[in-house]
Amino acid sequence: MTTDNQYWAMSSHPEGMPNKENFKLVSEKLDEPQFGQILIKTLYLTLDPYMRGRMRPGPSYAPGLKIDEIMTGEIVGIVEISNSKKIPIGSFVRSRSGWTKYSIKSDSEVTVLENSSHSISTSLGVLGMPGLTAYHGLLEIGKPKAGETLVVSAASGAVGALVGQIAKINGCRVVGTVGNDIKARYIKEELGFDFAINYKTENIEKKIKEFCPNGIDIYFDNVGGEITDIILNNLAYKARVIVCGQISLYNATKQPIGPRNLWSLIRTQSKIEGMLVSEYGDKKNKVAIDRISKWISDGKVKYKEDIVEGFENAPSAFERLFTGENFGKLLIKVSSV
Ligand code: NAP
Ligand code: FER
Repeated sequence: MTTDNQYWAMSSHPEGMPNKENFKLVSEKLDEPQFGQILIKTLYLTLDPYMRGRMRPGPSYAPGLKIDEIMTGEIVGIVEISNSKKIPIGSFVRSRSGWTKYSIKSDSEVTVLENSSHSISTSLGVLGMPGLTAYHGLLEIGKPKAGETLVVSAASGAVGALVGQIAKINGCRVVGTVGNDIKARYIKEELGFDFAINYKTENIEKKIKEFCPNGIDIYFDNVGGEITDIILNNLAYKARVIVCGQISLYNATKQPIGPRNLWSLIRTQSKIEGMLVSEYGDKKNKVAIDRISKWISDGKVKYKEDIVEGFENAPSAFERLFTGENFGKLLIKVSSV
């Protein structure tokens, strides 16, 4: 028996903002899974900013996509056919299958999702890669202490929202930058941040000086660009800057020269460090997921998912990450169980 499948491939390298023309929907037939393999039906596909980097030719920390190659991405799905002794039909799994409706994987390549009180989609967000990024980036590099001031950019997003909440749990004063007033209200009223700055409508420098009169002890950078320039000029003594993402530059057609304001690092004797979520290993990741999961159960951490229905909408939904139209962890709902 074969299975009719569809997947999204990259048909051309984007110039600037990615658009539908850079993707193509491919139909294929999948054979039966072989010994030790499973057939997975995708339930949710996650869309993440790093995928834009994979669409760029040239060197990076991971190989770029070739033309006509399936788009990179993680999914959660249900096992429809199993030829594995380890993973029975009906199991929920997370897999690096790409933007696809169905996939065949070896049982050793996927993570079986244990019964959890949280929905399976969280294993792509707050209990998955973005959650681990926030947890390790903040706790291992930022090392927050009670009473310190933290600023996080893209603060209502999958990573930023958790960074701010973990900082609050650690007793920090927390400021988030966001791109609209609804997100600003959300991080203050729902997530308990102390202050929000709408970087599109407010004077960022003025607000930073108002909210952080003693300077910024920790900056968790998700965006780069002008916001980061301003924040670097307002660091406190011995500040820590975690360079997690630079989304404002991901569609730039020319890479910028800079940063030019590193003098502030000398003046304040601060540290700036880039991070990659993949560097922390299974042991630390398990501790992190158990702790975040408990914080959610205890009502100390909230999360938001932005779920777009329909596999056909993946390319247009992807653009939302770069316009700020997503609000929370961006996911595509591909199928129901
Ligand atoms: P997200 O915050 O849920 O979504 C992206 C958000 O970025 C948008 O909603 C938008 O929010 C903001 N944004 C887009 N263009 C912008 C611009 N030009 N200037 C300022 N903000 C802009 O995404 P996420 O998954 O949590 O990822 C956040 C960052 O973390 C990304 O830079 C990503 O690459 C990085 N990341 C890094 C690692 C790592 O290992 N280093 C792992 C995961 C994620 P607004 O409406 O607020 O502008
Ligand atoms: C990874 C390392 C980094 C990964 C994602 C990232 C999915 C994200 C980086 C970014 O968004 O900049 O192994 O796996």
